[in-house]
Amino acid sequence: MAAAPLVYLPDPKLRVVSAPVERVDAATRALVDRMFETMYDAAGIGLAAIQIGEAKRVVVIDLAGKDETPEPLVFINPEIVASSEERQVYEEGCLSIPDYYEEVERPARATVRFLDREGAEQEIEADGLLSVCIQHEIDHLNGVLFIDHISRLKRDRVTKKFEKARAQGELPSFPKRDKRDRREPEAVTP
Ligand code: GNR
Ligand code: NI
Repeated sequence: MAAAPLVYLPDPKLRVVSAPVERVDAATRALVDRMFETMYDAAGIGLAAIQIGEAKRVVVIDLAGKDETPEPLVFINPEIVASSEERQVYEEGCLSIPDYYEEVERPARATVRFLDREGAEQEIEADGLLSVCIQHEIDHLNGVLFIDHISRLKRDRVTKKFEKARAQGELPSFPKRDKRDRREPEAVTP
C-alpha cells in the first residue's frame, strides 16, 4: 500500500463538497488505508479524502506522537451534532498548505456522529486537540480550509503566495515543521 500525492492550495479540488459514503465496503477500507499511508508519510495528524483527490466524506486522524503507539481513528460521514459555547484557540497547519501556521478559534468541544471502519454508527465527544482536528477535517469535507477562519488580509497573502508558486511550476516542498509537533489548545476567555 503506497502513499498518494497530496492536493495543495490553490487546487480547486480543495473547495469541492465531498459526497457521503453510501456503503462502507472493501473499496472504502482501501481508501482509508491509502489515507493513513499518506498521512503518516507526511507526518500529519489528520487527513480528509479530498486531500488525495477523493471527494468522499472520509477522515483519518492519529494524534499519537512519532515515538508513541499509533492510535488510528476513522470517521466516515462525520457530523457535528453539538458543540460547546466555550471556545479554544490553536495554531493550526494543513498538509495542503505546507509551512503555514495561524491561530484559529473554534468550539472547545464537539459531539461527532460517524460510521467507523466497519460501518457501525458511533458518537464521541471530542475535546482538546482531537476537537480541533476533527473540526478541521470536517471543514475539508465541506470545501472549507483553516485559512477561511483567519483575517482576509492573512488569507489573501498566503493564497497569493501559493498561487505564485504554482504559476512558477513549483510544487510545495515537504513540510519542514513536523505537524505532529503538538501543543495543548488554549482556552479562550470571553
Ligand atoms: O497535520 C495536521 N496538523 C494540524 C495541526 C493543527 C491543527 C490541525 C491540523 S490537521 C493537519 C493535517 C491536515 O491538513 N488535515 O486536513
Ligand atoms: Ni488540512
